[in-house]
Amino acid sequence: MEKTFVMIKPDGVQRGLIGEIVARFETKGYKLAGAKLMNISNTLASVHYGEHEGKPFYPGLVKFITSGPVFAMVWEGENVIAGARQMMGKTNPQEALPSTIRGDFGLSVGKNLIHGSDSPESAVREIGLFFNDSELVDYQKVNEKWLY
Ligand code: DAT
Ligand code: MG
Repeated sequence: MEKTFVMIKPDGVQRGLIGEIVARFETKGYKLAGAKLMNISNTLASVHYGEHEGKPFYPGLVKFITSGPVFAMVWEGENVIAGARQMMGKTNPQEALPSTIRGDFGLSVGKNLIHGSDSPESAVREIGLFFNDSELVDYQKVNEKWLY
């Protein structure tokens, strides 16, 4: 089954939105395969956001993502990479539709609450950056036969 990397950014943690955001992924039907509260080092931030190096917002982005704890997660399910991106909404919360996480809770692109992998390649790369194999849990959920 497909897996994706999702991370609640420091603004979401500080604003007490971990439960609200996790609940949306759970009720959608995705399965949690791993999760942890952690601080991101400058090195990890620069590798994770390497594709944006050189852009004007990059220094602020690294400063923000390392400014406080993040809640890193791996979610599993059919088409979860695209599905998670839909649930997040557009990068700029002012353009994100209502009922998306950014649309419901965000006001600025710099503090847009959540990260989600944008492709199968990114998902593999980002899961590997943030989680060891031993931190990912493989298990069956009783609701699976009612979802698929
Ligand atoms: P996304 O997080 O939707 O995948 P992205 O990969 O293009 O968006 O950018 C990564 C993060 O960088 C984004 O979540 C917020 C920040 N960012 C992007 N564009 C920005 C901009 N124009 N000004 C400030 N921050 C920006
Ligand atoms: Mg991105």
